[in-house]
Amino acid sequence: MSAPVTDTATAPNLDAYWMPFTANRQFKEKPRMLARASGMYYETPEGRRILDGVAGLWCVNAGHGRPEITQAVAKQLEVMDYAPAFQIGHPDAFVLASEIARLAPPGIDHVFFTNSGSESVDTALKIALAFHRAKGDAARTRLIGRERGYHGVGFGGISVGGMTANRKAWPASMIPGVDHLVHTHDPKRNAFTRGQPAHGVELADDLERLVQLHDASTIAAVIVEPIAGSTGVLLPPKGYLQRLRQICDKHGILLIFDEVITGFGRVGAAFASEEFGVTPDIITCAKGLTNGAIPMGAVLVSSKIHATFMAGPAGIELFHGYTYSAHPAACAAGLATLSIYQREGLLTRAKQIGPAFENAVHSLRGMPGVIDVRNYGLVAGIELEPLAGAPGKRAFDVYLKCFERGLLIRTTGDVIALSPALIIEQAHIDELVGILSESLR
Ligand code: PXG
Ligand code: PLP
Repeated sequence: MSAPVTDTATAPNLDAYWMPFTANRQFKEKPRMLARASGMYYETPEGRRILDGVAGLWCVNAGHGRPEITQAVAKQLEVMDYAPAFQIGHPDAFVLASEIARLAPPGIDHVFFTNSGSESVDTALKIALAFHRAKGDAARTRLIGRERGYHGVGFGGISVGGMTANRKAWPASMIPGVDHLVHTHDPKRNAFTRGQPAHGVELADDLERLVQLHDASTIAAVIVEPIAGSTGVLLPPKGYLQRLRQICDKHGILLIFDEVITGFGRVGAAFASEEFGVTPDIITCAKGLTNGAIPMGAVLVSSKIHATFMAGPAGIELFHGYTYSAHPAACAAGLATLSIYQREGLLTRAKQIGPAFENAVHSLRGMPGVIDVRNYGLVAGIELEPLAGAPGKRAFDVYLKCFERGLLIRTTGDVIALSPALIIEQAHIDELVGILSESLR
């Protein structure tokens, strides 16, 4: 990495920028800045090295600063900066869609492009509703999410999501006709599990309860994260996703997996669907698709859904799309990223390095305040006993201490989330867990 910078990066005026999901006032009193990134590390403007324990925000799966991606994007911008997304195409959009379809589980073979996970979720919900209408089942309008689900920040996503903070802030703006499954987090029975928890398959039967309540003929789709990330790394109990699939099939309900975090190698396969052996009807993704270098998301749909639209009346089959759907720079980044994943075997690397990562994170059991450690592939959650009257404070204090010591982690409530780049080596794991345990102490 280059020598410490002496430019103005450390001293911009902080006022105008309203930061997302950030305590702006606290931040601006004591800002934390990043200026450069390479491989497993960030560097601050002053030149302090920070180990990236979270692949940016769960997105830089191939590690930072990959020259192949940089060059592909730069070249694309030189050749053609932008192409209209509607009623005209550019070749790389079709190539990238085919590449993604090749990675998806069999039967999931069509791709709609968006610019983020949130847009992918809202797109998927709209496709599900329009699908039932297209096949003459327009009464299926209800959407089922799950408590403690996170599906981005669009109105659709916050409605099917199960985050209390959203429901409290925008109570009257939830889209109508949504209900929620109970969540699967059960630390009483499953604390300190390695991999999928043994207990809780029966929680999938909560879908039968909602079918009894609303009648299957009104339900369009169920959306869940195979592993809930944002709300604290919540793993699917063994058999749970299979049972959800069975109940959906029995009642003609579409199953949507939100793989914004679990996609592109996080759990040891291209998608969690493949890893857990359950094929949904729709997969949403984003993040790792372009290694975080250029914003892009995608919605992957089954041939059955796609064929239904293509058998409809002539004309625009889906009245939906974004100015920047399949943006040329994003497609270039996506193609370069997927080729790195394939060349370096990164989509399955979490399987090889996963056991070392698992042992390292479980070594934190017994540290002050640690009440659970859970993990799968290259994702882990470390849950702390909240301080009385100050939920989230304990974990955020650890976040600050880690940053001072040269490690970037994520916290959500009192859960510390780790999701390092898939290129992580044993030495990084040791460094990561070393700094984390010092900070916990
Ligand atoms: N669905 C899921 C399952 C996600 O994890 C989104 C949708 C929304 O994606 P966009 O690209 O619109 O942010 C996400 C995003 C965290 C964290 O720290 C997680 C996300 C985003 C930012 C922070 O847990 N997940
Ligand atoms: N708002 C206005 C006024 C617009 O004209 C458009 C797109 O043309 C949008 C919002 C949607 O923007 P995007 O396609 O980037 O999501």
